[in-house]
Amino acid sequence: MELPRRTRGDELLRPGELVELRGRLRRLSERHDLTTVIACAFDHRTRMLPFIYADTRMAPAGVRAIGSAMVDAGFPKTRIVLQQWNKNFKPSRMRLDGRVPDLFMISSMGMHSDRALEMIRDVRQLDAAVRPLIIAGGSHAVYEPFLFFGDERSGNAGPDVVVTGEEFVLLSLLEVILSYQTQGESPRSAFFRARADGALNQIPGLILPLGPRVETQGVAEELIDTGIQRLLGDLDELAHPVHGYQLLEPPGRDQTLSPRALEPARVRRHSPIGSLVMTFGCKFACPYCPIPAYNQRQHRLKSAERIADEMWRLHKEYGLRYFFGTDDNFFNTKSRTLDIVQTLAAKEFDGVPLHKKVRWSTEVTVHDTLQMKEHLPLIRKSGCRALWLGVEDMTATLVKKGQSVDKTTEAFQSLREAGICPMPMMMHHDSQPLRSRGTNYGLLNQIRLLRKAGAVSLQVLMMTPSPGTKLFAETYTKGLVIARAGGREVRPYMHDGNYVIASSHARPWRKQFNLLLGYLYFYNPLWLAVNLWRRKTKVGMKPAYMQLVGMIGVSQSIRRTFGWAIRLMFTRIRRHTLPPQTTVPMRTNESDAVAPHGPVEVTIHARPVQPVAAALS
Ligand code: B12
Ligand code: SF4
Repeated sequence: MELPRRTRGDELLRPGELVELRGRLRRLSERHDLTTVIACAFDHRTRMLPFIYADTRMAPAGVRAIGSAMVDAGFPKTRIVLQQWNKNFKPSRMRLDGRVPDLFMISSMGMHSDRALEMIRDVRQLDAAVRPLIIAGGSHAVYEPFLFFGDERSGNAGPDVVVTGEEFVLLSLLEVILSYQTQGESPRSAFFRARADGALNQIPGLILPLGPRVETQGVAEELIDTGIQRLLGDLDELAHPVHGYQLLEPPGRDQTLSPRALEPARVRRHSPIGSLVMTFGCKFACPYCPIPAYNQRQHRLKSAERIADEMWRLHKEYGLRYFFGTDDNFFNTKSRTLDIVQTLAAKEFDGVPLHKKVRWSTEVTVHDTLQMKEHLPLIRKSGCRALWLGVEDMTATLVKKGQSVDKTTEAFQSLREAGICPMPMMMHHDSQPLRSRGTNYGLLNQIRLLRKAGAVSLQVLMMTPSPGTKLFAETYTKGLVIARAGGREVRPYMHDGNYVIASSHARPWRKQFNLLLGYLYFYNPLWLAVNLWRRKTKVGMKPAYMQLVGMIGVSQSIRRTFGWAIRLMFTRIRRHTLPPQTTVPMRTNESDAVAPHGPVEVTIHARPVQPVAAALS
């Protein structure tokens, strides 16, 4: 089920609302000496193709955005810990400014949620008198917040509150807590008083656990969903991302925090790619994608001037040169895209053209790339060097969003001619064979076509149910989703598209091997040699570098997924019949109406009872 839509016309915050809130908090902050640790959950078992480099070498934008918002609001005593870099971090041992922090925030994607739950369990070991207020957020919180509660990995305890929204929701929560907080009182105590008064119920975008043991042990008996957040329409109202980078915990093996954050001069070494929010949203409505519904069908933008300023300041202060736009479909609206790229191409700072100093890449669609065909040279001039395109299935048998073999080829060739690397993202599915004769349907056939058209890298993921999508529930109710194979349970980290965990194929192991064969067909020493030979094209050595990264990545993919393929081949497969359910009842704060962030409600129709004789015959 997709996230429900707010009433038409009420999807967005009032213009200026976030700026006003930031100002109010700054005034409040003068009376509060708040310390905060923001942890980014990361399960290292997800390390393989196609994300092998970007997963750890790009400090995630979500935690940095929250960190920036905290600094901007007047709370500089904030540290961001990435489990990507600090595998052994134990929140029970963290100290900041010589004390246990007041707030402990956890950001998690769905596939990293085991690690998030373990951190919750760990931080709850702290003495109740000093324990921080635990706030969970991020995409897992948006789509399946109820899974933070009643899980054995966190000892059945959950966070004190889940934020199912963005900066505005968190800052609104903080404003209420700080307004409640009295001299000498902890923010956690103020939070519970505010909650008891019902003062948090009016902030859309929260999940509030209730019950007699919530405060002491985090065990909820009921979850209150305050509704779908209002989204920020004008992204220029966000705090500047320059703040977030000064909060990063240096990479290390310690369980504790180091005395100081990562020095600015060392940021680039550990995070050479800077992810940057430029736009949010997409006009398409692919049934396996939660993005349009999350964005309430809105396309939200930062201004061209602001994007240029962010790139420049991040370059000046941290030496960052490569940026990755966190866009869902950067080319979504032609006129606005042109405005951004024209500015980036023309902008100068201190007499230096911006495009001489920075390079950027992002995600787009094939359809919109063709709409922008004549402008691709300008887009390159603005610093763009690579675009990731959702090709899914070139023949449009699986997904129809205006793509075809000819259109994809045309888009890829145009990008290459303009000196921009086309980076295809494909989706393998049950009905796609490894090879097909006389058609372009097979996986290898399509990879061959993409390579001929100029693809520089390759992403092939298995179709996997994504929470918050139209297809999510029926993938479960149709019995496609694997719960375990042999003794091995499918854990969240296996929901990353690299494992075959949803299939009606008679031999699902074949699908698993197909993914590996697809990668080996694309990334191999032969194609490395070919790309080295052809290095004098407009994209230079990039295809050869990608071959090197790909070959390292494919060895990791084999190491991690081969065993799963063998299990699928030889052991008994058990399947789910229902999508993930909540162990704790959920409701809205006003009534017993269905909670908008609750699990998908499914109706189970009892099978008609067969007469015994008929059943036996
Ligand atoms: C960039 C990106 C990546 C990069 C991440 C690199 C990096 N280190 O940052 C790469 C390419 C590696 C990647 C990979 C994958 N990704 Co990805 N990715 C994105 C993308 C496009 C942008 C993320 C981002 O930076 N957004 C900008 C920041 C500012 O927004 P944010 O992260 O949502 O954070 C905001 C809020 O969530 C909230 N928030 C976040 N944390 C916290 C914490 C607290 C305490 C609070 C209060 C609030 C809060 O406030 C933030 C500011 O508004 C999103 C889609 C999207 N548009 O968001 C998908 C997305 C995060 N990816 C997703 C997925 C599924 C994957 C993959 C599994 C691949 C796949 N099958 O699609 C892999 C996993 C790889 C891995 N091992 O982790 C899903 C996650 C779904 C889920 N249920 O968790 C998303 C949401 C796309 C989708 N399907 O909707 N991804
Ligand atoms: S084009 Fe991409 S971002 Fe847009 S709905 Fe489809 S999958 Fe989602």
